[in-house]
Amino acid sequence: MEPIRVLITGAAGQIAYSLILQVAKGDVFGSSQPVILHLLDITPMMGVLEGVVMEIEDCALPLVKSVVSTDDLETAFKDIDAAFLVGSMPRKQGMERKDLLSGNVKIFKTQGDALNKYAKKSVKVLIVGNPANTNAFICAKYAPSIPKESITAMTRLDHNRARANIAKRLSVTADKVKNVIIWGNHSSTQFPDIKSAIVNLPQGSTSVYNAIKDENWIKTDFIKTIQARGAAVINARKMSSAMSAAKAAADHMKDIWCGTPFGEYTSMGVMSDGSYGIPKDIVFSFPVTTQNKTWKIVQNLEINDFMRSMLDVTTKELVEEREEALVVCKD
Ligand code: NAX
Repeated sequence: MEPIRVLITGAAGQIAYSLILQVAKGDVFGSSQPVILHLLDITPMMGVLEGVVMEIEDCALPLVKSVVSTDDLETAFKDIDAAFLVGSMPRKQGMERKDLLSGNVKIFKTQGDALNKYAKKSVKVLIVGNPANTNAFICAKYAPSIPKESITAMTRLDHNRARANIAKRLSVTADKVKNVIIWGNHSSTQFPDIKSAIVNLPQGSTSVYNAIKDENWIKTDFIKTIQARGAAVINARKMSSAMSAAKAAADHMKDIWCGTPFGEYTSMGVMSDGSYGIPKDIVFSFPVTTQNKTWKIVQNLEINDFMRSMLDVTTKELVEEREEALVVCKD
């Protein structure tokens, strides 16, 4: 089988450290798909990246045909088939969300341009670096030759967190819980929704709502816990989620590449087409199914007043982020 070229940016960082192995072992693109790894980081990190490359070699993995490690955009983006855009500035103490946005969207403007110039037109791109939804919007804007559907943002970590939280409450493993949804932004305004979720209990399948029987918990504690889970991990670990973020990135790209299982949907930040009354031209997390390397928004789910109010909050934040990002990128 011909090898595919897979780019991981922020390759010397902590998410990449877990993600590279999953890609290199065949967990994402298939157990018989050889890969050429393209690893990009900034110039001061080239020494660290050299160490990562040594470790990849020492894993002695049969699917890794070669490794390209670089701080040069053209080399990194040349002829790539898939990209995990992870690298960005982490939020530092005292930094406002706005400062983070203005620093990071510029990275995604530059990388959108590099995608446009150097990547294969069939490339599939996952944006992980924050603010992920708005970075994806900017990346797509500056990569006009790549179909907008091919650039998606990661809310899979939030999705997996919601799934795992419900599974723990119902004393089952996470695979028994299906069709949770993350709507909106990968931020504390996201709306984790279990209205359509199903759980497979030993006595049979039922809706998560029926199994939990506590609407108040679902509407308050559950939502708050998922919205604040990233902060809880930082408090405990003194570093942001990395192992779980890498697993989520691998899950997301695997679903793009191989399709979602029949009857199941997942959550992805995708360019809104106006579904569910969400304005077009923001990258919004929707329930999606995937097939043939593309996604489709799950339609006709019922949205009640409570859900609408949750959607409105996260939509407002994304529209504001988009406007700020467009101003920053004009400079
Ligand atoms: P690290 O700080 O460990 O690594 C980031 C790496 O990116 C560093 O090696 C840095 O040198 C590199 N980098 C910076 N600018 C770059 C550029 N222009 N080109 C290439 N590389 C560049 O952060 P890590 O924990 O790996 O997190 C990476 C990003 O993921 C952050 O923006 C973080 O906020 C975001 N996350 C997104 C999540 C999501 O669900 N969408 C969850 C996890 C994570 O918080």
